[in-house]
Amino acid sequence: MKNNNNKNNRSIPIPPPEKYYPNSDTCKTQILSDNKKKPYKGQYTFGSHSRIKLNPFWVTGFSDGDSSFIIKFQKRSNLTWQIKPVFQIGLHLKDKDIIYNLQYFFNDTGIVSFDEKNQKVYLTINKIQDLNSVVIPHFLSYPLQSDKKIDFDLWVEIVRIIISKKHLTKDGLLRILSLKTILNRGLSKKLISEFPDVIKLSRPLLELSTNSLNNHWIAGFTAAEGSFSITINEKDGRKLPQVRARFSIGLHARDINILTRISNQLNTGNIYSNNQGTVFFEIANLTSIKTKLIPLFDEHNLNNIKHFDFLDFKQIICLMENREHLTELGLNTIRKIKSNMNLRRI
Ligand SMILES: [Ca+2]
Repeated sequence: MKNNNNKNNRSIPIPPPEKYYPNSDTCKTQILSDNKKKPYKGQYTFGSHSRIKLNPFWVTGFSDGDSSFIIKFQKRSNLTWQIKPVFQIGLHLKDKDIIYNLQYFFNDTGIVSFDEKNQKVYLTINKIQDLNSVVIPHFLSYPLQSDKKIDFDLWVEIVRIIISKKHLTKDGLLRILSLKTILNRGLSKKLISEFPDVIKLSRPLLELSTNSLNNHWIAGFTAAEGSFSITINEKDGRKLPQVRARFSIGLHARDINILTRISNQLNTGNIYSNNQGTVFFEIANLTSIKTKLIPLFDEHNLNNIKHFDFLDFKQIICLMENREHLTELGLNTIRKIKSNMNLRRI
């Protein structure tokens, strides 16, 4: 809240976060002498509502993963339709701090709401002037890189029809419905039955880009979609369980291109798909994790709750580098760290 008077100044550089990975000695003393959770000493303070200046590339990367461009149709009591464009980001309640920071980023527009039952928190921006003067300009200046770019383009066309009031004409309304046939999941059954004559379009393909990705974009996308995992193979007949570290991003198969671009940019990792239509980018090689992944997210903060999974993951990598995972003491430390990671984090 302190920085309110600077809120329009987006050019303030984000100070680099504290380095947690300077050398193995530091790893050892930090981990074995202190099993308590260290608060992160960078700009981001979990649990407080301190506001941070999110990097605009980070915001786009995060939105590529976790935002939705929605067009809602609501029937009024006089049987006419109200068409409402919405930009929304919905996250787990644990990630509410980043929701407030995103709201701050988008000039304090929209509303933050909680769904306690489903453990979700939402930022919803639905005023047409806010969409037109804040949300759309951001994504035009810092374009989405994934297949969500197609949804954004369709959604912008609809917003512009509404701004020009052409949605009040039959042609305008039908055009919006046609665009909506290929937006997100398409028309609801109810809308199809209400408007059986709508022309169905075919969804454009995302143009292949070979442009390099901004590292803040990669951090934002990882904050939304990435996963840091540790597996301990307790029972495979070995004397000591085997510890494996893995970073991965799993997406719908249509988004394989963006994973290829991330892999090319980091110059490491594998891409593979499963038979449920999910494609994965994975880094499981310890050297690549140490030399490429960790420096990247030391330099480009993940900013949300996933940052803490990254810190835990990094501690375990430190232990593995020191070969502590080959001792009972080290293994117990790894089990302890792992027991609070990801979904188990409070
Ligand atoms: Ca996500």
